[in-house]
Amino acid sequence: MRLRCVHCGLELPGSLRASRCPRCRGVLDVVYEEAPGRILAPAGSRPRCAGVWRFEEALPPIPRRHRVTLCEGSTPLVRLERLGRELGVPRLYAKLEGLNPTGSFKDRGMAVGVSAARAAGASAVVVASTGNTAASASAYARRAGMTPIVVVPAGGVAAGKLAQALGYGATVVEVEGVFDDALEAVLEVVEEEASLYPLNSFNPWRLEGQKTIAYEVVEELGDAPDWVVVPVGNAGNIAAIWKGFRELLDSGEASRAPRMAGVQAEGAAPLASAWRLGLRRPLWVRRPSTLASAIRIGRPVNWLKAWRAVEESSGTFTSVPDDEIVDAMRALARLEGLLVEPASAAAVAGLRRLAEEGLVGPDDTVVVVLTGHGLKDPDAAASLGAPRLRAGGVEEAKRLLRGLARRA
Ligand code: AN7
Repeated sequence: MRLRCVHCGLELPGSLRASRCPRCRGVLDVVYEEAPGRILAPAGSRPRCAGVWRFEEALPPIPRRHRVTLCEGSTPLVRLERLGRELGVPRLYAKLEGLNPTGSFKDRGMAVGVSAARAAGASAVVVASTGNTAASASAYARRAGMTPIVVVPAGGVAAGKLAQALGYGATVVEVEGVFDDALEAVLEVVEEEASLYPLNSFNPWRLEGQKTIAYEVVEELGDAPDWVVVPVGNAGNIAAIWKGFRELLDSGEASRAPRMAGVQAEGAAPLASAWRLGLRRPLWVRRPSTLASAIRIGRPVNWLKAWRAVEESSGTFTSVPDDEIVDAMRALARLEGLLVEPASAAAVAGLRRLAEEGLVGPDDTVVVVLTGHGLKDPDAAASLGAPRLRAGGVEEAKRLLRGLARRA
């Protein structure tokens, strides 16, 4: 490879240092000695956007004309070497669900749920939400030509998620109270009002879309891992993922099933607190409280599905305090270049605990599901604490940079 100055034409050897033209300070362009024979894959072999519908055999048989997709799913599964070493779990992987079209795993479910809504003849959809469900339902409803209505706890939704719902033009109902109050309102009204199609995770069709996380993990790893660690709020996702793994075990495409670990925030831990005490049912939390607003939920509607998933898989529930959630968020960002929202970081904080307790061991292959993107909660990201310098002008900026260069 060579470099050529766009301004004066000077040619240089292809040094990987990023510089400008030494003669005239013009910008350089990369010149290849040989043109590639072929750039694009042959037409038939190119992956097309099917979203979760690429698993149509295992999904509800909704007629093709009603199916909606925004190319959700097929998210990366990445190895976390540095963080894994630090946690004593060297075979650690993360499923990057924040890379879905609206930035969370909810999109997998909404592809199926909104398709079901359309097939059912609905014109409007409604969800109660801590934010991500609202963003996702709004996007998929619009994609399907339907009207979104979202019910959220007033002041309880992260800035990015609220902006998404507003951007898609959803009608936003802000309830004084917590998520559980918003859900109660939705649950009651949809019993009477057939024109509102509910897309919360008590909708069984929606959860079918979310089980595809398990399929993709087995596709990538060749078999099920030892542990799958998932943050738990309304408790639908952990149950859906477990269902996916069980189906692969039944079909013979996996030789084993993972143990499921559900992680809640300490101030919103109806399942983890009951599990710890050896009870048979959850301890409802009237005023759930955690900085992880996505999982600030006191009465998870899917608790029984989740409980069975954890029991059947010989898994566990655990809970983590907010300061450990923040530490995990920082560790993901600084050790791995992964910025996630606090609820997702809670899963990593939970894994740290399970590893310290020895339940998860150094030989275990572990998949942690990073459920939502860091941009969802910009306030949480900005509060992690990074050096932030202010320069009054160019001269001061130069001085600061020279100082930083000496320390680099
Ligand atoms: C990033 O959006 O409940 O246990 O209303 O947004 O299936 O509820 C979000 C939940 C984990 C918990 N991580 O999943 C909502 C909502 C993120 C989330 C969860 C949520 P579930």
